[in-house]
Amino acid sequence: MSSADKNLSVFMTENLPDISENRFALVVAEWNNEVTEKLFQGAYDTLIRYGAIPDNILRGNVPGSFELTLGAQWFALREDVDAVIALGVVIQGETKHNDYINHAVAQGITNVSLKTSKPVIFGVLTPNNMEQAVDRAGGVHGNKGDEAAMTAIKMLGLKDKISIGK
Ligand code: DLZ
Repeated sequence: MSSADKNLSVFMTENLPDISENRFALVVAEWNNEVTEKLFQGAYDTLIRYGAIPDNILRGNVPGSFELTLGAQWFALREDVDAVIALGVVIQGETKHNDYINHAVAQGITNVSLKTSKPVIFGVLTPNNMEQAVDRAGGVHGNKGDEAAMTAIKMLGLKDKISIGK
């Protein structure tokens, strides 16, 4: 299966950590909100399905994906937040803007993650068109939001295992 055909909602779920005491922050871009709402729902539902408590899931909206980095940093700097999930959709081909936005967000999120030593997850779809976005937001290819939430859970499990920050 090529990565383009991967179902984003299918993953290995052995040995997941107990996340009932973890607090998550979901940062959601309002651009292409009909799709980012589906990413949010996927991420939220996955966190709940694997043990997160609703009160421990925070949400913050930002205007567009470019602002995800700062939104993520504000949450990541909070001591009571364990992991941040950044959700956005940048359609390639519509404008050259996408090159700048995608690179800036990918780099920015990496920086926030390393600076705060917390999982900050890149839940940004970068499809060629809206159809591909919909296919990956609860469509035939699953939901990038599910994948992003599972990635956060697994990174918290790894952090726990190697006792970082204890
Ligand atoms: C300006 C812009 C464009 C052209 N396209 C998108 C997009 O496809 N997805 C997205 O999330 N945001 C887009 N934006 C908005 C930028 O992310 C940003 O909000 C503005 O440039 C203001 O900084």
